[in-house]
Amino acid sequence: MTGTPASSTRRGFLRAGLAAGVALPAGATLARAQAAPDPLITEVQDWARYSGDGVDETPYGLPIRFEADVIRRNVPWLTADTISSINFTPIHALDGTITPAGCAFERHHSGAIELAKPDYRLMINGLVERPLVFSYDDLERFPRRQGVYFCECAANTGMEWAGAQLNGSQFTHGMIHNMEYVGVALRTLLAEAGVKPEGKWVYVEGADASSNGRSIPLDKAMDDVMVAFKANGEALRKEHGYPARLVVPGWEGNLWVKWLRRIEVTDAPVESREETSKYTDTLANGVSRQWTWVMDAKSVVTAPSPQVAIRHGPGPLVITGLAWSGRGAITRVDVSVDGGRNWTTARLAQPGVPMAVTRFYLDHLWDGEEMLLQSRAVDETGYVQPTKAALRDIRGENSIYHNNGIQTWWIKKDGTAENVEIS
Ligand SMILES: Nc1nc2c(c(=O)[nH]1)N[C@H]1C(S)=C(S)[C@@H](COP(=O)(O)O)O[C@H]1N2
Ligand SMILES: [Mo]
Repeated sequence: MTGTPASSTRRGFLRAGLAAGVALPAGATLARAQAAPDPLITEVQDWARYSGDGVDETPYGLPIRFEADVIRRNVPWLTADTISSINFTPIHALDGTITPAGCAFERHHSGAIELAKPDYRLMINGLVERPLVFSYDDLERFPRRQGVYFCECAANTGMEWAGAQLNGSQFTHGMIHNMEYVGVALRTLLAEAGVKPEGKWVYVEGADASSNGRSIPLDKAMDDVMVAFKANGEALRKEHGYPARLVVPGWEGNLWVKWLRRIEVTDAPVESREETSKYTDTLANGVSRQWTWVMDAKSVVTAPSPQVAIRHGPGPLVITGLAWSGRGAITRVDVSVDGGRNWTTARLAQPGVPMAVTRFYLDHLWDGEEMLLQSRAVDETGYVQPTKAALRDIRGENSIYHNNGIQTWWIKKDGTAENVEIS
């Protein structure tokens, strides 16, 4: 399934906006008595006349068909094929913080492989006292850990470096998912193998053809990294690394190796493809930053936004979005409706969780006028999400990765929205 061209969706939204029609005076109550009888209230409907489906009809459920457009989408021009490719989480259509696995973005370098638990092996070798191989069942016998974390591809928002490009938060910010993981702390497995004093790094790789090998400093590996086998309560989906993947809290998605097959303890980084020619950030002077693992604080308004037009007139409007930081918890999100001149602190749905996504709401009284809608995240280190201009001053425009600049949506009087930049 691919993205709908922005122009056709905009026309659709316009029609819906006209049909909704009635403009509410600011502060007016949303529910109101109707003059004409409403058959949906006065007539007995089929769903009240006949029984529904039996409990044997849906052993494992999918969303109801009316929600069929809440799906991952890709950007056809972005990648040459669908095997070494990426799709995007429909963050514009979700609420709360947990990403349903069925629509959580996927990034593969050589496709999603099918690896059965009996065929699974995890090797720890290199600078260890006892090289070991774990079966899947072995993993389940170690003490478990649980945690909610976001996984963001370093290339998220990468297409926006040169200017506003994609119409929808799904496409500009959808290379992220946020799930509850259960697994074993990597330090538990490393302790079983016994890291030698010379061991300073781990090189982690997957069982797929790409192997996606990455070097991780031992300090991080011994801190909060997990070998996870469950996400959102159930086994990992095939596309997310079944039966086991690495969870590297706060660090770029590329390190979250899927179908994890080997952990080599080394005394130095391997300097693999994924940490030299890729996942480095070329600055204006041509020098590239390397080892930029942490995902800096970032936020985006998910609604209203280009895929989510306002479908009512002036009055109460819920502005909502997501904020996250790889350096800890989100402590504040500010929202501007005038392109960053004035800011109002939004309400966090729950206190920020370290290295997890935070939902924010701003209960706004919309005057029906145009808005330049922005959000700005602050994390517990005091770091403030930068403007795109501030980011470009330091990083230039040669980068693909780590674009955490403030996003602007131009909301028009008819409620439709467009991705814009203000200079
Ligand atoms: N084995 C393996 N692990 C991998 C990849 C891969 O292609 N192969 N892609 C990486 C990249 S670039 C990202 S952003 C994340 C994406 O995780 P997801 O597919 O669960 O969204 O997985 C990482 N782990
Ligand atoms: Mo990635």
